[in-house]
Amino acid sequence: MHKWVMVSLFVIASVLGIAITFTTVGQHEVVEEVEEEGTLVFKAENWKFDKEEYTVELGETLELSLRNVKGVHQLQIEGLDIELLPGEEPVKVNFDEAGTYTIICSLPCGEGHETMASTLIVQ
Ligand SMILES: [Cu+2]
Repeated sequence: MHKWVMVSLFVIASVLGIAITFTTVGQHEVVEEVEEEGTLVFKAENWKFDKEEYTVELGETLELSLRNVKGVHQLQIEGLDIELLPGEEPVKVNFDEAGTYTIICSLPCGEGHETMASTLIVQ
């Protein structure tokens, strides 16, 4: 009788242990990325930017930087003379002219390079 209780407890404990192990492995910690005030981080991957449209306020000053999530890219904002290279110090920009600007990748990065683009709206 006691033996059965012990065996049952052992089995239950094992199943629980395995279950907990798998649950823990499955729960990848999601690190929420909080965008710091006064900064704008463009994230690039193959072959797009993280947003189709970035909006900034007219008159706003922001520190711009580029982060390559996947692949190697450079970012250029046409008409604003801004070029961002990965791993570089953020570039401080005052957006004093309203408009819609095209963001492109300025580094030949592979098959999707030609269509890798986004839009920056200053309003
Ligand atoms: Cu490219």
